Amino acid sequence: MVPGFQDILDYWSGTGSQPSVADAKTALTAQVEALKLDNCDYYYEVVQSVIMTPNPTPSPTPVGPIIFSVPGTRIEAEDYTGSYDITSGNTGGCHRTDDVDIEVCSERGYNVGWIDIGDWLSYDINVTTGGTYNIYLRMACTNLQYNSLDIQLDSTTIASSVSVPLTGAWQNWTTIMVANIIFSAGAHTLRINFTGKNYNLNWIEIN
Ligand SMILES: [Ca+2]
Ligand SMILES: [Ca+2]
Repeated sequence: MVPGFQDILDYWSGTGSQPSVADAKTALTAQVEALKLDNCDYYYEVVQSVIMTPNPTPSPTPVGPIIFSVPGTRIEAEDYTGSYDITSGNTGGCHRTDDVDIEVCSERGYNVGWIDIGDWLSYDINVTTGGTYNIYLRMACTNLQYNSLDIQLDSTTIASSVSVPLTGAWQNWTTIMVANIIFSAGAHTLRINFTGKNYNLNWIEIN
């Protein structure tokens, strides 16, 4: 603050005597000059603190481990516990921040997309009642080449070369069924090994 400006503020607030017109004019002119951008120092941190939202909510929101109760609970493809994805980064930019590619799904929520041969996803499940169930996969497929996948339960292949029918577009969905898979009660890991690449996966159900 320039000399004399405080006298003006004190006068305005009723705590000081009235400065002379000449002093007031000199102080006001000097204060305006001092506030010109050319006469200011630029502190990056100060500007950032004014214009940035403090502690912004991270986006996408991280997802904690989920144990899916089987039978019955829908397993969202994007809520995997383990994964391998041959391309770095999340191409879809949604839901999570690792290498699996996730996009907004036309049916609601998200689906896994940009799948490559060699990618895999695994899910922690807890089978409440052991039995023989069907596995349902909600998928879209754009090409009848490279349209198959394998399914493992606790590292044992329980279905191989499961082929996904053509649905015509990446967001045209159909449900395919892998029938009569035996699940014992308790904790298991279900893993989808992508041996193809021309499809998207939205969700899995075991019923
Ligand atoms: Ca990726
Ligand atoms: Ca989904």
